[in-house]
Amino acid sequence: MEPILQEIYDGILNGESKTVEAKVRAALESRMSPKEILDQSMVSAMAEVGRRFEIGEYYVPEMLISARAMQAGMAILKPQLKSANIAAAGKVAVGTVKGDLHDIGKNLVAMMLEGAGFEILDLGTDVDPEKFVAAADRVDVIALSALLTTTMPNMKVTIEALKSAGKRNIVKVIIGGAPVTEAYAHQIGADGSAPDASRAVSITKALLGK
Ligand code: B1M
Repeated sequence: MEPILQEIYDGILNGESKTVEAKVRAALESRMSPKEILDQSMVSAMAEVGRRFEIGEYYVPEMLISARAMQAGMAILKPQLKSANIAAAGKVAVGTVKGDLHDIGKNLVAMMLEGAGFEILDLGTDVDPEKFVAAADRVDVIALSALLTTTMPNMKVTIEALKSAGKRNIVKVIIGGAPVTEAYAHQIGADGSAPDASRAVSITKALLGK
């Protein structure tokens, strides 16, 4: 790994937001692409945080400060990912489902969609199904994120709520997050799923015929 990417990686593992901000800026100045910085150091650092949590080396506070450092780096990358597209390619409501507080993946999906020209309505985390239902009239696509096996069923609950409100046919629904599979998407009646933020963009474009 390039030394600067290693420093970003280590900064996230150690929860050093200021270091991460400074190094991400320096990496951009050295003409590295935002995607390279994200994929090669930042996303893999969060995977390592998860591994350390699993083996009992990290606890929730460590996960939290690493997440803050990751978000600090993402804030520097965000303007770089924005495209010059004037006309919005469509509008997408993004949110993490009820009971789930993980928002880094959801934010990444929102950033990549925004970069591809979509207008984003960010509903945040721990989003009630009713909030997604209320957004349905204003967007073309609803993008649901879940990181926990215990909250993933709330994707189905949200789709059922859209159906009960008579809104299922007016929006496309895509789902994603670490525990989500294509088979699960099919099972709960989502229009598609994506394993990562870039593919969330391609599936959204495909669903809207862009
Ligand atoms: Co949590 N956590 N966490 N956590 N956490 C995981 C998810 C876990 C896998 C860790 C582990 O055990 N290895 C585990 C879940 C186990 C399971 O359900 N099978 C877990 C647990 C158990 C918990 C708590 C229950 C811990 C506790 O309290 N005892 C608790 C739950 C809180 C809650 O939500 N109610 C909890 C809390 C937290 C923190 C708050 C401390 C923090 C989140 C901070 C934040 O998000 N602001 C946190 C973190 C940081 C993690 C890990 C370490 C990292 C998650 C992350 O941000 N990854 C995570 C371990 C891991 O993932 N390896 C873990 C980086 C991010 C870029 O990836 O979010 O997967 P990800 O997003 C990807 C794809 O999934 C996809 O695109 C992104 C990449 O391009 N994607 C989509 C995501 N959403 C998408 C939507 C799409 C398409 C693609 O379309 C709509």
